[in-house]
Amino acid sequence: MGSVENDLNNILYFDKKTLSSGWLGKNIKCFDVIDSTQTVAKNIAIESPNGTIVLANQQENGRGRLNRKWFSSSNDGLWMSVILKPSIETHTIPQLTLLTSVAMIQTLEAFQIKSEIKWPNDCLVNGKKIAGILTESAVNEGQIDYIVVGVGLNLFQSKENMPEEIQNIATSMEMNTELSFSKFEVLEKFILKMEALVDIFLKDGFSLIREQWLKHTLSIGKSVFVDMGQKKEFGTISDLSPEGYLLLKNEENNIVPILYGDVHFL
Ligand code: BTX
Repeated sequence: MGSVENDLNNILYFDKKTLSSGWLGKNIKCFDVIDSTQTVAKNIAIESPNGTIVLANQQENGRGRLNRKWFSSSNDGLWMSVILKPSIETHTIPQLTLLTSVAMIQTLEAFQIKSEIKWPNDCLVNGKKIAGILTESAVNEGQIDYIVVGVGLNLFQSKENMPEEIQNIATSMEMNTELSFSKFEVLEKFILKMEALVDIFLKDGFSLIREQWLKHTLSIGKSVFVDMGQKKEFGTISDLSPEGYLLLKNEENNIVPILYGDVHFL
């Protein structure tokens, strides 16, 4: 069983030298209770070095995509935002969401948890959401000022102490592994995995990340509808394009590339 008490000390006061990563997480801003790590990270992103991480024990206003609520008001999860300042083309920014979900799957694997990716940003264990990713960016005249990748991972929650709204759709690491783990161990593992993947991405592009993503997704071959706000598209998921678009074969047998939206399995 993970001990939240000890972890609080670790997270708030840990000696940064003990983190064995290279450039990612060299600068970590730890908070006990804040509004949202995403908001703080965006506020400090311009003056912060690449790889800075904002971490909080609790968020009062954690959010997901489209301003949906992300329940994170207890110490039971890893709530963090990673500031990245890569020299990449702006159209490749969504690939970082996919990359982060691969890092998350690999992190969970290290704790003997088998999880799957639901495009674009959910990590699921037996169909229940264990982690979510939210990527936001600031682009100025075609140049990236910063990208903030928000990561929420449920660690120690039991079904009973999750908010009622998500009790049947969410899960946590502790509910899925016999191994004991600390928040710090999970944080470090995730940072190492993400750092390695970003290094590969910057050197070789998206293709290796895409391969890994395809290995771990439950999306391919599924009949779905994709809710894109004003528009809904029905079909079968056929592939992930080399650029990271979800490829949907629609009812007219046309392949439709999808860059954003919520996937609903039929
Ligand atoms: P999303 O929009 O894909 O998912 C949001 C949905 O997930 C909610 O509508 C709800 O159904 C469900 N949900 C809410 N809280 C949880 C939870 N703790 N576990 C499982 N399911 C939940 C996903 O957005 C992106 C989430 C990113 C969260 C991180 S935490 C650190 C950073 N700061 C911040 O405010 N957001 C990010």
